[in-house]
Amino acid sequence: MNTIYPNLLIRKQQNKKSFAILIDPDSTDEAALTEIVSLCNEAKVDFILVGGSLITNGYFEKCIETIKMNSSIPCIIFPGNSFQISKKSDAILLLSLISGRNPELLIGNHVLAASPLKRSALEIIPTGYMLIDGGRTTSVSYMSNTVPIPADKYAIAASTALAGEMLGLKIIYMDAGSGALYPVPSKLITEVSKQITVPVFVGGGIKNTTQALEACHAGADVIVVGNAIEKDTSLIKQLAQAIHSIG
Ligand code: 1GP
Repeated sequence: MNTIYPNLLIRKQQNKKSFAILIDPDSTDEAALTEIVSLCNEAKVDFILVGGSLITNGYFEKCIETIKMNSSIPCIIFPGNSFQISKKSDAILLLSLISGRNPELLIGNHVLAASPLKRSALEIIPTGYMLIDGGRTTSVSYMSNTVPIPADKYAIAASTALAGEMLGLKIIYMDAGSGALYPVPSKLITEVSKQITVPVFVGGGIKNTTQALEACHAGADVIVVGNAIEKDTSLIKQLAQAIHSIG
């Protein structure tokens, strides 16, 4: 039964904001992950995303297993490539990199992944993925061989998101890239969210509650944080409280 996306829509209707943490299997281990998951349970984090631009340590599958064993928070794959599929997760964001012009990431990898995805019981959430310039070259822009949308090109970003929604994508995810110097600017979030009706995810370079709240007030429905919580796990509770206080 697919429940994650319908719940997201209900939360959006109620103007409730959600907090997702991103686990990169390449930068964690069993002990650190177990601690993070327990903090997520306590803080009532809404989603745990799992994925990375490049996974070299073979920890992807086991990472999802550990999350599922220790938590009932929905676990969603945020795949860096078509190898990152696991039946053990609850859902997957089927990303189409609509800010770029790399056909493999618009449709090619999806063709490769389609049959394994159909055989899995994963909830599949078609997602328009938009890279926004965050002040430095990030792994995702390098690995995807695409240029991010400049952070002050509001009309390009808004039209890209609108086209994504018109094509039937169910989420628009704006990402400044992991470890971005600057998160996606509020004005760009506002200009994009004014144009579309689907839930808006925003991530990349969010380091504190002020930035998270700014993104929420600008129109983000789900805030994604990875790097900052790896560095300081006490942020999990702070961010969850701040984000859940809205709405
Ligand atoms: C990256 O949006 C995510 O794809 C999270 O970025 O690691 O910078 O929080 P950070």
